Amino acid sequence: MLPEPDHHTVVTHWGSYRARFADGRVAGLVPIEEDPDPSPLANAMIDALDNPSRILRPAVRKSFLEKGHAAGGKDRGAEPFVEVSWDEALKLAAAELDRVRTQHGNGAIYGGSYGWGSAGRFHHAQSQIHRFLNCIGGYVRSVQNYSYAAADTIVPHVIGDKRGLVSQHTSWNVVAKHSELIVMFGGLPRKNAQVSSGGISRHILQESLARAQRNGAELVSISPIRDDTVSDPQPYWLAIRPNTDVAMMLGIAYTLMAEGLHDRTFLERYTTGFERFLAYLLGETDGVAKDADWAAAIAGIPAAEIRNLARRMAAKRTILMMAWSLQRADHGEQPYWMAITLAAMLGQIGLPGGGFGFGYASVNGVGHATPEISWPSLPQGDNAVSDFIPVARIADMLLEPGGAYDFNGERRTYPDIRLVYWAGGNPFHHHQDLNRLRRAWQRPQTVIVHDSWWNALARHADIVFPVTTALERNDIAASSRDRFIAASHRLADPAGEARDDFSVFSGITEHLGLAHRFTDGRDEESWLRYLFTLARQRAAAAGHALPDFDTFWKSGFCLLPEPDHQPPLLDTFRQDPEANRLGTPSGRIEIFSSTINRFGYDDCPGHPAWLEPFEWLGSAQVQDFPLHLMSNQPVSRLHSQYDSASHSRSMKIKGREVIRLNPQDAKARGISDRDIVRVFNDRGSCLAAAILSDQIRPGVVQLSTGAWYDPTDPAAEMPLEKHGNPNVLTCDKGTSRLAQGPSAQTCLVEIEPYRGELPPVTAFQPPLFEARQHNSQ
Ligand SMILES: Nc1nc2c(c(=O)[nH]1)N[C@H]1C(S)=C(S)[C@@H](COP(=O)(O)OP(=O)(O)OC[C@H]3O[C@@H](n4cnc5c(=O)[nH]c(N)nc54)[C@H](O)[C@@H]3O)O[C@H]1N2
Ligand SMILES: Nc1nc2c(c(=O)[nH]1)N[C@H]1C(S)=C(S)[C@@H](COP(=O)(O)OP(=O)(O)OC[C@H]3O[C@@H](n4cnc5c(=O)[nH]c(N)nc54)[C@H](O)[C@@H]3O)O[C@H]1N2
Ligand SMILES: [Mo]
Repeated sequence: MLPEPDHHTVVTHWGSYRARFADGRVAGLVPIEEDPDPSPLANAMIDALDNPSRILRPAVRKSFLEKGHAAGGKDRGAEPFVEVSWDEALKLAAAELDRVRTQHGNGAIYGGSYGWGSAGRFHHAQSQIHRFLNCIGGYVRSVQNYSYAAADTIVPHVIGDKRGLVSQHTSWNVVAKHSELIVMFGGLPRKNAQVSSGGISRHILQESLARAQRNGAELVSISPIRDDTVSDPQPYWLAIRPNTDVAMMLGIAYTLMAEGLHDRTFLERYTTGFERFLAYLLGETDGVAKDADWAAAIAGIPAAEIRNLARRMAAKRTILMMAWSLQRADHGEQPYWMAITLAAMLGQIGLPGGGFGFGYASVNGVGHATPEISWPSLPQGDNAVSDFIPVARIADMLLEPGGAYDFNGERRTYPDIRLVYWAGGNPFHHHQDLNRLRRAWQRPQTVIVHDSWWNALARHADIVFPVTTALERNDIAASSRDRFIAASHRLADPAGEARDDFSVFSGITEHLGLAHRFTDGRDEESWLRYLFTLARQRAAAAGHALPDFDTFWKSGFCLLPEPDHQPPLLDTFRQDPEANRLGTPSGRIEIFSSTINRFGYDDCPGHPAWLEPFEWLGSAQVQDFPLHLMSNQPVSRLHSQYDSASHSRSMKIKGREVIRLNPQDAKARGISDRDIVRVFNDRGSCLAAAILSDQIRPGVVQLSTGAWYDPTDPAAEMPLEKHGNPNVLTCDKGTSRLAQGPSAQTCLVEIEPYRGELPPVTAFQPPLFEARQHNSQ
């Protein structure tokens, strides 16, 4: 038995909280006192527990229940559901999985199942589904993520591994103490640093920025959106055109060269291939000198500003920070490669407060000095299927089975998928060009989904299992980007008949005679005790004593100290580049990569380069679609999670998501503040509520992600989306043949006032249910 907690604690992606109860029910989540800048997102979890969009019982798409996979996928998303018993749903899912693996092999099951799910080491949906699918013979997986796929692929080619992207960033403590100039490509959005996958102890962005400014650091924000960085005094704002940062950085690099401000010694000792890049920079290879005037014309920033910034960068201890958003765009590999190249020219890599780092505010925890403990998670087992896809190529895969594509030097073929199984993510949130995804989604024979709410993913499934939320189960949380381990206590009974993912998978494996293999004979409590034992051993090995499980469980939260030693990124490489060679072929920073050059990709040549995106403010498409859409992360929720709760809904206007645009662009279109507008391009259209704001560069509009997809007619080919989901507008194209990452931030649109009758938002209502027909089995 688990001991009764002294304080009920819950850990979420947006922070750690103590529960407040009233009348025997959880009534509030109070941030832990250690957190200096807590996020308000948590309370949404309480009112979403039992709101009308909650999935209460297992359900099956009507014609799928009647005809099985012979029903075909055409009407997926447009049909009523029939609620069924747990036993029937589990049996049906088991039979479908068994049919597909027997007839087509496990390579016909896609379990990429990308998404954030909830915090917690045991009830971690991704670990659960992967363990389950491995148990039944394997599945086609996905590699990379939507957050930083292009970076994930390019950065190791340049510096040998993912340091400065996923780990070993120069800590905020060191930045605050030593950096004199902080140049922020994509700003440092406080809204984004609300969250971190796996949980948070302290939100550190605001206090870190304040400390840096108190120490005299100058802040420069290069972003189409001014209020991306909240600080006092405000940063100097350079309102760049979206997707043109490489051109601007080339203009800076050219200035450094022209004025002899680059660090020759550093380039010679620590890098390879600078001459090849230099020939391009100076225009020897293509006849175009990439000077500040050239850059200014592309990036929309005055040449004098570019030159001035180059000089300040060279004169001061400068760190280049770059948001993940910059690489979620066509040719997203290039800004990352170019940022490292520029940092190398400045010669401060490996020095305290100098160099580069990616994602400092993309999530909380980047730059948090943390102990090195590899926290345990649910073991996933081995996958007997070796096939995979780059995660954002899902629609391509479903639309073109057998189709060939390039990926990081390989020529690969898409598998022929018959069954898609999803738990802990929402492709109808995260994928680009949802009209295309809907076409692709008709192709598989069977779609099985676990979720807690009737969002668009659940509506587009054949078999839907209702699962518990983090408040309805016990778990342990810890994160490699933080320095805590905590209990996450069950605070409420499951809504309706919801069960946790573990129980669903246990139930299906039972029908397949594999239950013991999946559960290992453990229930929730024994898994938690087992995982904590591992955590305690690993913490001890790193010099940290954790209490015994029962003491831990009662008190709820352990905060570990920051390590004393906080070396700057790549400091040992700087000290001795021979003894500490990088993992690149040359052992050095590769400004020119022979490996990539050998791939022969026109969309990712051998050195960083300005490559025009498929659409941008300088392209011909502006004649029809003159505005660049930034679909950045939402302030009021995590992706699509908790959009149906009051916090997110309170920020909508007439039920629609807000699109921000510059007053100048609004005036030219006869749009006033709070007007409902139609946003459109060739790929789709949606409604949104206009807010006029001088925080947005003219020519740019901002519609954050996460409004639940809500088509006016779910059976139509290209329905008007009536709620404000930007992914009906974005383009589903890989960043390049190298990384094949998502390119959501490359998107042009037009906007007009919406004069028609306003259709009601229906995304938060459950779908239609029908009673079972007598002739079905
Ligand atoms: N246009 C555009 N699109 C983008 C982006 C962008 O910048 N612009 N950003 C991209 C990025 S970086 C990301 S990471 C993705 C995010 O995309 P996702 O991570 O897919 O989005 P979420 O809304 O977090 O989806 C999580 C789903 O899991 C469910 N869930 C939560 N807990 C559990 C659980 O315990 N079990 C189960 N079975 N389900 C659970 C939630 O209800 C929700 O439906 O979006 C991407 N999409
Ligand atoms: N509240 C909240 N926080 C979140 C999330 C959430 O859903 N809600 N999602 C989390 C996830 S999964 C991730 S991956 C991170 C993502 O973190 P990021 O990718 O860093 O975040 P975004 O909000 O997409 O973009 C940040 C800012 O970059 C700027 N930007 C966009 N394109 C360009 C460009 O071409 N050039 C320049 N210079 N600037 C540009 C925009 O002004 C934008 O507001 O956020 C995380 N944080
Ligand atoms: Mo992400």
